[in-house]
Amino acid sequence: MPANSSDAVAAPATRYAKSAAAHARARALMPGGVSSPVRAFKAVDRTPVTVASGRGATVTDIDGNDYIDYVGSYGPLILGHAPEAVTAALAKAASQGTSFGMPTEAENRLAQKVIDAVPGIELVRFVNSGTEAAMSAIRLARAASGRDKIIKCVGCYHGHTDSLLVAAGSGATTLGVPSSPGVPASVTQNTVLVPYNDVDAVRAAIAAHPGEIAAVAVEPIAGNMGCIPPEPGYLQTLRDLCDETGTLLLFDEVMTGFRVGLGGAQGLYGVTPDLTCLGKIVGGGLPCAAYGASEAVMRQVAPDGPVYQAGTLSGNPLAMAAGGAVLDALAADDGAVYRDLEAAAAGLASGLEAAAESVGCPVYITRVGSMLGVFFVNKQGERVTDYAGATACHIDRYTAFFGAMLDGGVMLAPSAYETWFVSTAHDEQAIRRTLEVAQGAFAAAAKV
Ligand code: KE4
Repeated sequence: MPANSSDAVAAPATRYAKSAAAHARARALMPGGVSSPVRAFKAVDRTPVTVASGRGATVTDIDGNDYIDYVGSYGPLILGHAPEAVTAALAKAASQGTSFGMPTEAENRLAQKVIDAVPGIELVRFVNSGTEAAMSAIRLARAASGRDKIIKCVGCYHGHTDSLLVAAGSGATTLGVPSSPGVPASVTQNTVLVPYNDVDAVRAAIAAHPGEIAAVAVEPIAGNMGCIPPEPGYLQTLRDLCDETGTLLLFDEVMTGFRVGLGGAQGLYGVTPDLTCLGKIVGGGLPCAAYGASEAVMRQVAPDGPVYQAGTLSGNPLAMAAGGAVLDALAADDGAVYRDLEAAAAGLASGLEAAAESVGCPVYITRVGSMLGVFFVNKQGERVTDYAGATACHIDRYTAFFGAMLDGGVMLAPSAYETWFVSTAHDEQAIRRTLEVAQGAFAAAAKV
């Protein structure tokens, strides 16, 4: 549990002195001083803290400050930081070698777990990042359909591959570059944009490009413009539209896979896509992702078929071991862990609503399983169902909320366009402490 209490929190200036020095050094070495833009804290006007270690629900920075962590590495850490099952599996695997460039049985074992769990996957290919999974799945969809265009939702984020780095959420929106320079128009002319949760827009886009749409790519629960659940019937209608028009349905479950249930969002909502991307949890916190589909579709991937995709470290034994340990824990006792996560996250969500209401701060809180969103709406009662709604929120209030939570020992994503992640390590004490800090943080936000 973080050592911080309201009287123990040093003034921010001294509280973060070592992190400030480390970040100054980092900026001299790497763009923004980070390995991924959202970590730069640019959107929340703070200097990033530099982490020393993590244990359970807590991360500790190099100044010795503890934080109850809801970033969770942006999704992979459903069991919290450094769970014994994962660290032991990693130590054993590492002692036998870290990479071979040759097949291992560890890949067979994790592939079997993925296929057993995910309804839409009969064959799977491991890659090293969600971006690579999405990029490869798009290539496969185009090859399998013989069509070039892709429909994507404004605000959904599928990694930084050129064809999908258009009106992207997450760090792209956070930094104001939803459509990045350097992506040629010749690439994005094949990307058709629609609002999330708008089936009429998808229907119209398909009708406007008859026989040209290879796939509809979607986050079944949008987690990169805050956390926005699908409206009732949305996913099934996408499924029906794709069936009617010979279009492939691609679920990007990099974030939702194994997060909202062992079968991911497709298991939760009972809608099976033609292609699935996985990441984050499947690698247990190591660089690992995957894409999968029916056998008929996946046999088109090299070397069985002509669709080329490769990777030096794909299926590496360390990630296979870490991912396997996490999926074993999630599958134990018929998925009992998801019931615990549901209870903890539900308690957090209702506590946050009560804390915000008690200080008159209008918020709209969303939740699916252990992924949550907190939107600083302009009026109480407003809902957020798409990117326009998310970006119309009171972002300055998020900034104030973020800073007060950080200074109180609670780590949130440094962006209003990310999701909170609850892990099995977030016990009652952690949730209670979070809500204590949130009360003051909502009060600070309400003053903006
Ligand atoms: P990576 O290439 O970052 O492993 O995965 C890309 C990706 C694809 N699809 C979905 C639904 C995703 O959420 C992501 C990555 N998520 C962001 C956080 N929202 C990664 C954090 C970052 O960019 O540092």
